[in-house]
Amino acid sequence: MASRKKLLLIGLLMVAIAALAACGPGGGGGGSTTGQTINVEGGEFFYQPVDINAKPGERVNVNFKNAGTVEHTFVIKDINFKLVAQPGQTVKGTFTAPSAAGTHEIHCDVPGHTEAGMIGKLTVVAANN
Ligand SMILES: [Cu+2]
Repeated sequence: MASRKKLLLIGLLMVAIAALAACGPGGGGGGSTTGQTINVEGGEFFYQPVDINAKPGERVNVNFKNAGTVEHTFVIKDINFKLVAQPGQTVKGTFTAPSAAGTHEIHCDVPGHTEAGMIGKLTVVAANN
């Protein structure tokens, strides 16, 4: 019985750690060298690149540059990640990719912009060697 309890506890701990890793957009300082860095531009009304790929659980540093003339955002709603950039501004942020393979919409949540075409896609793909 005791060992079963222990296993359950370890399981709960792992879930808690995974949850913590999933919801922290990080942002700010850090200085971590792990993961990848992606430079994305947003403007009227596009993202460049449109498609971003990441490995499950990978840390992704985003440098989001507003190349347009009005405010734009970079939102991955599924993981509560959002960057807001004023015209000419580059905003940095870090998110942890979901642990499961799949696709997640990226969009600009300034009213009308998604409809106008500011949509991208985050694809989480397991590395296949
Ligand atoms: Cu926009």
